[in-house]
Amino acid sequence: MKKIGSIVFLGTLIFLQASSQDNTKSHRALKPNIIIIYADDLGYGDLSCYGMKKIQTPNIDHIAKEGLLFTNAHTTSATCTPSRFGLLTGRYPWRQNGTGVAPGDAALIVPLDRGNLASTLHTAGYKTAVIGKWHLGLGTDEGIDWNTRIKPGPKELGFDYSFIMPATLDRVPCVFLENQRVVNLDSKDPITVSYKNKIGNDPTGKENPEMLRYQPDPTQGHNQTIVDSISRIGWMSGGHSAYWKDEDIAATITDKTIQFMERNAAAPFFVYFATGDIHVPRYPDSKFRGKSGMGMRGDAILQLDYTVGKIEEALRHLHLTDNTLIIISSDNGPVVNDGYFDQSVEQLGDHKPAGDLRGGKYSIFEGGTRVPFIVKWPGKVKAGEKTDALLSQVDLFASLNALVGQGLKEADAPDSYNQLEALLGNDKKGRDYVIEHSGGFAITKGDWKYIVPNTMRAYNKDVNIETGNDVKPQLYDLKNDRGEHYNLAEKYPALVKKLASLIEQSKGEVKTRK
Ligand code: NG6
Ligand code: CA
Repeated sequence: MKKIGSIVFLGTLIFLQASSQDNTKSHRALKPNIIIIYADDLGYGDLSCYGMKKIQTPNIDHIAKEGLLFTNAHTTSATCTPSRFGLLTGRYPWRQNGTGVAPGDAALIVPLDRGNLASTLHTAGYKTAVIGKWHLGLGTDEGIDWNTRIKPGPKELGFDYSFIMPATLDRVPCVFLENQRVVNLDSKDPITVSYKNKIGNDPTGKENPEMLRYQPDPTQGHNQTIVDSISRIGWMSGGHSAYWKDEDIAATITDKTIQFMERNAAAPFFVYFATGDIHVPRYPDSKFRGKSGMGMRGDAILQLDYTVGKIEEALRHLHLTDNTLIIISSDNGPVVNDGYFDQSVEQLGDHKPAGDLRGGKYSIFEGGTRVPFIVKWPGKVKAGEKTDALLSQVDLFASLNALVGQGLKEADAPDSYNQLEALLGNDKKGRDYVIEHSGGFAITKGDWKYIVPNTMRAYNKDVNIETGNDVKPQLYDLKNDRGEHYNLAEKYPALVKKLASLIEQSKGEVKTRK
């Protein structure tokens, strides 16, 4: 009896395995539309489907209900530029110099001589777009002329269409670029940008604080050129007719995304939709201002959720819901005061933006790199489930290329592993290990997290965030101590050694895999 039972069991297993392989093959043939909605500075605890209590995010929760919610998905880094680099290139950003937070006049940092997510999906027959925050530099080392078509940029990287904010919302130039040209630019009022010294006669936050909607935190700068009543990092002159209005950004980029979807409803499309929410400066539409009871940061979360609802609604109208894979995630952990006194600190109450994780943006603790990550693809991705599978955004490159049947050149994405089965919800384990970076290094493998000792500051008082840096090695048992409070490094020296050498080995791989 027992034997027959196990034969039946084995048979079922083989059948299940075979059918899951068939599924993978048929997914390949399908080429669903792919939309990555990439929020900015959204923390692990900032959505109601991840435990946010103070406000509700019904549209994102709905996606989680119909899709798969990851509890252990990571960005490559604890800030924006490197995480975006990792996502698009499938390569850890720390392998390349100059991938830290980019000024608004930085040259393009994404290599043109390797594949990236846009170029490979383009080759696979996708219409590709980036809409929203770019922050990966533009043009060459010779500097950017903002008054012409700027290249290289998204197009040269494989995006058929782009509508972008060049850097962060708090960095000049505060203008949109459509297909690499400034939108609404008056040629008689050309744009110049400098991050070195003041240029032009436009008012600055430093000289004209009375013109500001809210004040920058004096410990953090952000007191240079004023655009739309907010002072920014960096100086710009000219381009007045092209200035964006902060309260219109979300609606503008959402409209551009929907229009792109409409134009390409017949083709498979890939949209990398990088919202400005909830990065500073926060000034959402009047529909949301004052509505969260949590200051501008909470209001911006409401706006983000509304945006997601709009994208879903457009998919429904276009009858594309079933054939579209949506991923929602964030580029790094949360920060409340990132440079402006916008009442987000005062009105935070007992909300914990990083949930039960320690640290936040800029931090090597989990709060810096473990982010919300939700995948939905009706009928293909497991619905209404949670998974603890270990995933890094660096894996999207290999996984999505596997999904669409696009072969991968090894040099293109050396750190990207095909985690398609984890994305679909079939594999509950995911990666063997992942490396996290925020100036310092850490590794998560199974239940263990090891942080390499370093001498950088342990606490960033400007933003009120524990960085996780320590001169001592740190080892945490994430299964029993997700908050990383009990350092077990002294208790398990052999494990520390093993994890330390895995990091070193990964760093070395760059030489052999290039
Ligand atoms: C920091 C800025 C911060 C923000 C961040 C980038 C200061 C003191 N702080 O340097 O305001 O712009 O860079 O954020 O300048 S990110 O999400 O794009 O990485
Ligand atoms: Ca960010």
